[in-house]
Amino acid sequence: MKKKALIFGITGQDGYYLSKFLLAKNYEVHGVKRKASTVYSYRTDELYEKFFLKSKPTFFLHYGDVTDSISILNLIKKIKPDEIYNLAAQSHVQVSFEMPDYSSNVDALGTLRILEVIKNLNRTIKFYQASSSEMFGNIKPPQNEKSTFTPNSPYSISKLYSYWITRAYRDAYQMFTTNGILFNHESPLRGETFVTKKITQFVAKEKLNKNSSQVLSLGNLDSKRDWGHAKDYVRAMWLMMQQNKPDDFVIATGTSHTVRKFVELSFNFIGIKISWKGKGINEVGLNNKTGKKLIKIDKRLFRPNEVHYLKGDASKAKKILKWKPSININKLIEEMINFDLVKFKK
Ligand code: NAP
Ligand code: G4F
Repeated sequence: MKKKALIFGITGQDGYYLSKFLLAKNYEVHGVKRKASTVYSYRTDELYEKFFLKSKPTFFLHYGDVTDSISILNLIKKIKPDEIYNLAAQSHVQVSFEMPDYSSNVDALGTLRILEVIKNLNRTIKFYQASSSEMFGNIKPPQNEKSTFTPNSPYSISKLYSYWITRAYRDAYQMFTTNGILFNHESPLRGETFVTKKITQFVAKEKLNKNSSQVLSLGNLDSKRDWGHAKDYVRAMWLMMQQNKPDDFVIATGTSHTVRKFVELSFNFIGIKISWKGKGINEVGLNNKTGKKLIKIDKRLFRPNEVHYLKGDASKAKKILKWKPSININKLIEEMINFDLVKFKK
């Protein structure tokens, strides 16, 4: 019998990589997508064509929404999954300041709604919650499972609610519920408004001379992130769900870089060295050779609260899950830029 997985948030970056991973492990994968007036399914198209449009399909998409308890109930009742992965979220930290009510509804209460259905329908279904390193806020790095949480955005506060409600249902109802506390992970399929993707797309266009006189606007260049690759991180999600007992795990590379460094490494990849001039919002990044202005600062891209320094300690995952990352930041940047080059050449 094939195992069945149900993924909320299948149309996102991690939804794609997790589906691909589970399909390769011979799972039947069901995913929940939201109804939108515009069809924008570039991440799932490949999987749909390969695994749905065949004689014995193993990949299925269903309409639903984590703000809608009835759709959650109907789907879980119909599909009868062995494992549920909750990746659904309004996942952009800055947007959560602009839409705090909506972000909390999805990122906090969405989790509760799924857990309630599992509790009432079938407590043997395993549940994975996509928790976030943002929950650590500005606590001193390296952050691990024992670090204090000091969330400082509507996004991270909602994620902390989900973290605790996931633990509470584990303890109260003996359910298999697990939190993956994942540090930033990127890929060629990263959403276009996250900083890494903004940078790699701009660099690819610069290489192809498609930027004309455009300059890349960024916010805080000095915050530090522990960037890994989504492909490595979805493997960790699955490993957590295969343990004998549920637990919570930090997943990270253990190395951290500033946004500024990510910019420099990305331009290095196409043979451009960046020299920085000026201070604060007047700072600019220039092509060291030609003097062309490539980066400027836009104060609208600064957040009301920033998380300054994230660097994870994933020793527990290494020990118990036997997990370690396989892709470093240089390989990640190379893969992202090469993908963007192919896309923009078309
Ligand atoms: P993403 O690309 O933004 O994907 C989010 C997914 O959630 C999309 O499929 C989105 O659907 C879906 N979604 C949003 N609102 C929904 C709703 N009301 N009902 C059902 N689905 C909804 O995020 P990601 O990078 O793949 O991350 C996956 C999860 O891990 C998220 O929960 C994120 O907060 C968390 N996380 C991410 C990172 C990271 O660095 N990537 C680190 C730690 C934790 P649409 O396509 O329709 O918008
Ligand atoms: O790429 P970001 O938007 O990612 P952020 O805020 O770290 O959140 C991501 O990782 C979390 C895990 O820690 C996830 F939970 C969350 O869902 C998401 O996937 O910003 C990274 C850093 C921030 O310090 C931000 O202030 O880059 C800085 N930044 C500078 N300029 C920018 C920009 N961020 C964005 N998005 N856009 C800019 O122009």
